[in-house]
Amino acid sequence: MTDTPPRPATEITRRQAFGAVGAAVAVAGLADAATAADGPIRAPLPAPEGPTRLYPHASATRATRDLSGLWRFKLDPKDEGEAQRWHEGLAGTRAIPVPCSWNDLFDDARNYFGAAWYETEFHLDPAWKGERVHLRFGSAVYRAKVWVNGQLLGEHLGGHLPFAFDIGEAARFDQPNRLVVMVENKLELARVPAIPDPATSRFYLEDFPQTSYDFFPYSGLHRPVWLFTTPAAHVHDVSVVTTRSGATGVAEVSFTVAGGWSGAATLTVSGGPSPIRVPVQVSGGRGAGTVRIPSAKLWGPNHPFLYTLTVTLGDGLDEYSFRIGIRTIEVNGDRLLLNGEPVHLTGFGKHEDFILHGRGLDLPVLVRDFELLKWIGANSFRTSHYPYSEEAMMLADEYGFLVIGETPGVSLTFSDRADIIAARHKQLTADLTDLIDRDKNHPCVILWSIANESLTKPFHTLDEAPADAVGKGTAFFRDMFAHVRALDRTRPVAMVSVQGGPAEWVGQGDVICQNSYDGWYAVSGRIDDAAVVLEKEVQALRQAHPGKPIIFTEFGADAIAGSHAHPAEMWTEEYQADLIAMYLRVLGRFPFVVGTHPWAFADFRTAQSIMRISALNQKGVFTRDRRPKLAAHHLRKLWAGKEPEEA
Ligand code: GCB
Repeated sequence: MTDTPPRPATEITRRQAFGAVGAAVAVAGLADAATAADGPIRAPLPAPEGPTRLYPHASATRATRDLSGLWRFKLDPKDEGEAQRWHEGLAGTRAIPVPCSWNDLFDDARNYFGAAWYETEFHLDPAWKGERVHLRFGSAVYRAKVWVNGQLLGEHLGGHLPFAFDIGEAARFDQPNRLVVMVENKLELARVPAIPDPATSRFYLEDFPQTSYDFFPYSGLHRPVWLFTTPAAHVHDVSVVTTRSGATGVAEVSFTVAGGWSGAATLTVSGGPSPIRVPVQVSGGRGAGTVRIPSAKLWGPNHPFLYTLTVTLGDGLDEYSFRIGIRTIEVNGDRLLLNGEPVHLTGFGKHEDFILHGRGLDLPVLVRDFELLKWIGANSFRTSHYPYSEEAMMLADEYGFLVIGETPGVSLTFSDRADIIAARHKQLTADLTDLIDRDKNHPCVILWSIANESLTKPFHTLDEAPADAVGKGTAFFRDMFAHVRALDRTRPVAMVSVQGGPAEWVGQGDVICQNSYDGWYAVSGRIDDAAVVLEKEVQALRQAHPGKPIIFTEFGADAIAGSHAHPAEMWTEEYQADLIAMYLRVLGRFPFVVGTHPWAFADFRTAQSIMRISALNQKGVFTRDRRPKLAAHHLRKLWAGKEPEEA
């Protein structure tokens, strides 16, 4: 179902990109033989259409204004807002912070997922006359519809990824402008992530709200809303692929310019001893060039060195800058190589989740989390189970974290109706396109994760999976893997499977990612026995996927902070610490296990159920307010070699 994009004018092949690392390892293991044929390692940028989706960095030619703050808010449980023309002005509102989830703020909105309306005003700066003015949303969960002064700008479906509009004639310079946004997060079958279908399954366990995934479906405008300007001819998109040639860092840059612009442009890389400038010719809105950085400083967890890349049109007609890192990532046999050296991932699956804010961007929490990751000796994390904020990705570049970038494709099931599977196929394809489009230039992203824990049938059902469920999933994921590889072969791609997931699905990945709960959901309460089971699980995985690296992307136990027992018992801090230590001990014996991510970094909000005390998943090694449990100190000793009293 995926079309291979046309070849770019200036094509970089996989061999060229990885050649710097050494011909012998150039393409080994990056994908299976069928997909390893030469082809573009990064799809050519699409022709500029609609507003630029680049992050709104201010520059000499671009102004930005963050519209974060207190907006007006109103629930619309009867879905009558549009018919009653609420987009022309809201009445009877209450204040709401943007960005923030609405669920933990208002008693009547806790389990409300229907339509809700937001309103604010903005003034246009007279200095912006003659410029293009864009309006950009970092994330609206799940569907948003946007009006300025009563005029519809457009809609967006799917949370966690940005979208923008050119506000064109809708906004005025001589009056305040009214911005109205409708957001709804209806838990629907055809969405991604999905909910379980009661029509096709009988459930023996109920969650409220009924989700098929283990995190609360927080709703609202979760990330900043920006106004920003560009000149009419402006840099619309940029793609950077970095490699090495001896000690020289190589940045292959291609970019598009709105409006089919042609002319002279300059690529500048600064941050080294002196700026390096490369003139390029833009023709019909496309430009490309190679910047060579002698004695380049590489990017990596212990030395996250970043350069700044600036694309300048003409003598300063437009200027767009962002930070890049010179690094290579590849799969070589059953190893993961960063800058040509084997790397072992230590870290966690996380969530964007915090008290009161829900999933709303919270910069202090972001910085604190990254400080704690450093403190504990982690070098990586997975954006489980959806794309995290752009701010998180920029900060991960700075801190040097290796990121597994995941889509919202959680708990996709293949016992569902064909039309439902087709709708999810469409949405996940769009999510992958937008995720790669958004994060393609971040050195921190080293692996794409297409999905987490796809299943033949939902959890907690009494029914058998239909006979064709595995086959349907195999075809679905074949399309997804092909789609990612057509867009970006500079990074390996995987999907995360759960104990016993079909090998035909996960085996399509370059890396095998496995979630495993021996000692918790299975072999409960018996860590020694769980160790034996785990060892067999690793051997079975190895047999099913010979020669591929394996990452254990989840394992762990709920621990109620302050609950203790000796000998250790389930739900205590001791049990969690011992279980995680056992996993690290057993997995440490297998060199092809190239990553160990205990689940989870911190406790997080879930639906209410008999499985989740206080509606929290308490597998965090930190509490929800980021206090360390015993396991955090143990991990720090193992990963950072530090005792609790050491700074
Ligand atoms: C999993 C899921 C994760 C859950 C976790 C658990 O396998 O990927 O979303 O939170 O198990 O704690 O049950």
